[in-house]
Amino acid sequence: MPDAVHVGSGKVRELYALDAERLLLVASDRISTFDVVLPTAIPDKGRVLTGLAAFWFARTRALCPNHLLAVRPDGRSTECRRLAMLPIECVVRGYLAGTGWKDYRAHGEVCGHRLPAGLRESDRLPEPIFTPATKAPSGHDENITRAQAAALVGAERFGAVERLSFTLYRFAADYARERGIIIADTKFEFGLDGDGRLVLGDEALTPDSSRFWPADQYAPGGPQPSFDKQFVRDFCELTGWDKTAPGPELPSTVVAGTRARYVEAFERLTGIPFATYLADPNVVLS
Ligand code: Q0N
Repeated sequence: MPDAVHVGSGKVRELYALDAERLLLVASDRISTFDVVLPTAIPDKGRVLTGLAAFWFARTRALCPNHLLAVRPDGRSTECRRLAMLPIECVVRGYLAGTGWKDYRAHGEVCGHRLPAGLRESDRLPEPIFTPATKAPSGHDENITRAQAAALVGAERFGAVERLSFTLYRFAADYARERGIIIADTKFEFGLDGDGRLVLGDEALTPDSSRFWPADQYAPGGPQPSFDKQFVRDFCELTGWDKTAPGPELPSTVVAGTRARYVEAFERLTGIPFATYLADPNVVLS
């Protein structure tokens, strides 16, 4: 891409500047597990995530403006409006998992939300909670209190991103639940456009930015299988890998099974055959 300047990297995505106003967000087929990017790619994973995020952006536009301008014909790159990103990650949790469960077990609360006693791992919460985080110097996300988040972005802006995050989560979680997928929690990133308006950025409501659980297997009281990554996790556990880089190569059976799960998530949520998306990515926008 001779005309694009590389401006950032995530674990599995790259960001390029197209011009002063626009960025290109490219989703690779890389997969991470236990916080390590594995040496084996999952074919089309980047296209599935790009298509799903674009689908949600199109369907939530009336709830919240977002940065999506166009999906490129390759199905894995999106042109986005350049924003001034806020320095917080906006996490909404509808279920008790991950660091939410760890913090609850240790302190009875998560990011300052006092929760009822006696909740089990993966229990549905009485109401979704907003649990902001920051990128710690280590690169890891660190949960912060509402007061810390409000100090970082301003009290008024904090109230606005919290309300938008709840609205987006409820819309998507209700929609996904009807299609057999529990969105246990999710992370949004917001920025400001040139007029100072709040705009949803990054990817949203994908299995990489959320916990997707198969609803038909939901059984609180322990960890839930991941809709997308469970074959990878199970394989990694079997190998005895110590979860430090580099991770193990994945056998073709695990690759194929995992690809099928990503495609299944895409098709269940969008109602569109994945082959139709590959032929014309714009199908997710209408
Ligand atoms: C931006 N990040 C987060 C993607 C995520 N629309 C935007 N305008 C300005 N900056 C950003 C966006 C977006 N989205 C978001 N970094 C910059 C981390 N990146 C890492 C690379 O992949």
